Amino acid sequence: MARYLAITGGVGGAKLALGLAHVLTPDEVLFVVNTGDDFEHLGLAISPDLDTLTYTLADLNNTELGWGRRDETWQCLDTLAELGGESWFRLGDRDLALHFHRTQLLRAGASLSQVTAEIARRLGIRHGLAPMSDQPIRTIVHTAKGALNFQHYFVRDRCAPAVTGFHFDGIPSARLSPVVADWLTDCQGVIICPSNPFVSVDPVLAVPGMREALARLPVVAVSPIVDGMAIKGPTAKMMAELKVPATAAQVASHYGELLTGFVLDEADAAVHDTLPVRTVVTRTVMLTLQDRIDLARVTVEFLQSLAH
Ligand code: FO1
Repeated sequence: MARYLAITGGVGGAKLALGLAHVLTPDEVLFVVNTGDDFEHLGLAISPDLDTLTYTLADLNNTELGWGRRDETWQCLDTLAELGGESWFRLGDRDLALHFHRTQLLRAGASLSQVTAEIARRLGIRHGLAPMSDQPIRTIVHTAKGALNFQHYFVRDRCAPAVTGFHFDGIPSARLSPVVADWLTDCQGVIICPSNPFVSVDPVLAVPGMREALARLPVVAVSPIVDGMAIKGPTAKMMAELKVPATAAQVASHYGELLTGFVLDEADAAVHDTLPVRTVVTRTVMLTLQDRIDLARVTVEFLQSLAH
């Protein structure tokens, strides 16, 4: 039985990950999640992309916001604001419980991988999900106004500052998380979900050993850019600021020789035979659960066709 690794971060990635969880069994896919968005806030260890995927796979995610839990209340944060505390990063009352719990478990000496697995188990998730590394890695966003912590850029400053580049603090002393390293010893292919290439996928690829592992495997990415636009988030804006075309073709060239195959939306069918990689053209905009499942199935079948 084949085993695949799916690389995801943020909201777009979690949508395809849900589809993959319907198409592949827990023995067939492991989700490796970006931790570059993580930060310490209000004394809590916050891992947004791990939480987005956890809530999504547990069917608890807030579909309006894209992050956090649904059926949420905001009593704690609203009271904190009244007291003059920091309320710019919206932590709902139920969501806070997860952050308290994770912070306690980490303080008691558990690794981020162990905490992630424990929370997933408690929420009834059968698929494996793991951080890219158990060592801290932090995405720093370089802007015309200086270097910003990721959440300051993304949430506090609403992605407004023009980006000039990124770097990932902590990479030299980081290692692949044990679950991911073990999965890669017997893995037949990799799916890069339609996440932001710069701040959700590149941090995962930067973990020492990841690129070397992927170089030996067929790798398929699903374009996060459709007809020159990102479905959600600042990908297209970042590309314009980095002075590269905000196109699906540019995303393929960003991943470079790592890529074996690329899944394009129908809106970008025209470029399908101009790329240096094999392509498949399909509907990549995921509005319904069935869309997620259909895209996952097309992507897995494409990967399987490349694996032979
Ligand atoms: N994203 C926002 O745009 N605004 C928020 O207030 C916000 C709060 C938040 C709380 C918990 C959590 O797990 C994620 C949260 N996010 C919020 C998303 C977070 O900024 C992620 O890093 C982005 O989704 C990018 O992946």
